[in-house]
Amino acid sequence: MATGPDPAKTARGNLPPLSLHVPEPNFRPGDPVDYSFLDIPPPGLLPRPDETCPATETTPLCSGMVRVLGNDHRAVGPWDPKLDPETLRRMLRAMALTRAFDDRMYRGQRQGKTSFYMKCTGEEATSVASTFALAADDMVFPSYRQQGILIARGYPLTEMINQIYSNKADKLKGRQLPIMYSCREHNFFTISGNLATQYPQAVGWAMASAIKGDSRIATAWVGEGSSAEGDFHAAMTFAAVYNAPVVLNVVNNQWAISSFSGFAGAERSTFANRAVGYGIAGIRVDGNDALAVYAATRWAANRARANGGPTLIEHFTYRAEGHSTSDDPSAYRSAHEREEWPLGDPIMRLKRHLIELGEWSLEQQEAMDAELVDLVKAATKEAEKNGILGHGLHHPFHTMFEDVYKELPWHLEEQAEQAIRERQTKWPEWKPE
Ligand SMILES: Cc1ncc(C[n+]2csc(CCOP(=O)(O)OP(=O)(O)O)c2C)c(N)n1
Ligand SMILES: [Mg+2]
Repeated sequence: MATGPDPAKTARGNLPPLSLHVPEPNFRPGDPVDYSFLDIPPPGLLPRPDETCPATETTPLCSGMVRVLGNDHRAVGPWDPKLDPETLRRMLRAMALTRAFDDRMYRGQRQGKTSFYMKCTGEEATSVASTFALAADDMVFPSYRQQGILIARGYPLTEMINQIYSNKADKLKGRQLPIMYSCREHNFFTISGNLATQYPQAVGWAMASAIKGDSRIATAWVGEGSSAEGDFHAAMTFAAVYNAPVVLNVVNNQWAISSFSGFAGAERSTFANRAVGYGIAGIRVDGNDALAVYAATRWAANRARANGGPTLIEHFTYRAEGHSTSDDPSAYRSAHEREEWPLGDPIMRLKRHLIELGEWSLEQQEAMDAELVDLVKAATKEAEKNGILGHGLHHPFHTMFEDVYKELPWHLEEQAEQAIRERQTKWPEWKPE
């Protein structure tokens, strides 16, 4: 006898055919841009709950937006971190240096000195201001767009450029894609090209720190597009279950290469709102407001340090330039998006704030910008002594086979010899280094 529901009773009748929604960005190349649909609340409105509050108290912060700097360039509200002018100037300098560095490296790629580069233009606050709010020995697990962390922590620019050029002074021996730095001394975890892997790694590191009874916390950054990866959710589950001392940042710069944020879920909810579902604290912050980014990070770091558990911070920002040197955004988005972005530019906003405070001037800014251009230029010249892409000054060819085993096994030695022989056949004048 047949089992299961009676087919006659489950007939579909005149139900509509099922369909899917495929997100489409608001503006394509050539379109005028009108951002009036974005809900940008005025600064100073949201409360700043106690750092050890129950996670549910942060729910309003997940759909609102923590903002400190107003259109009048003043700092307002309970999230104003009340930083002294000297700290503000150092933060401004680190952001401006990041931009100067990006501009020069981008040109270097166009000149053939490296194969690849990625800028973070417009997003400098999300790494620099965050770093200022952390302790120097807190562990960071960045994505490829947080060069501002290394710059804020004082990592030598020449070392960064050596890595970008994959030259003979590159500490990573040319084994990583340019810009995928690694620096143990600056507590900067190796950048991975496989998106979002750093999220569970950061949570695991934070758990290990707690297991060891240490007081250091971990932080991680991921793009909004990468938050669609399974790793993001695995990390959130572990962080929530074990109340791990970790600050998890989502940099929502609206784009994941040519896919707009809608493909990662932005049409349905804010990224910060995901914290609510996991039962952890969440904050959505104006990512172009360095003071708000600082304040949110400091709040989350203090919470983690006090065993209050993890926080998810969404930085609402805009990727002002292409995804990388291999990308051309004019092919898929309106050029007016950048100029119409309602939250301005993070460097300009902090600059104007300092001027408003009477602690900075346009002349000082101009002098600093010129000094930073020279600084980057000098670091570049220094790195170029160690070689640029394709000029032969790289780590010896044989090193490609080293550092996995303590002693090179015979089959790898054989492969190395064969590879060297093949190079010699192809380029008879080439000599193994
Ligand atoms: C697992 C994985 N999938 C896809 C890619 C290819 N990829 C590299 S960057 C990128 C876009 C990421 O966008 P987002 O997370 O928003 O970061 P953003 O570049 O905007 O900083 C993609 C799809 C990859 N590197 N790894
Ligand atoms: Mg993105």
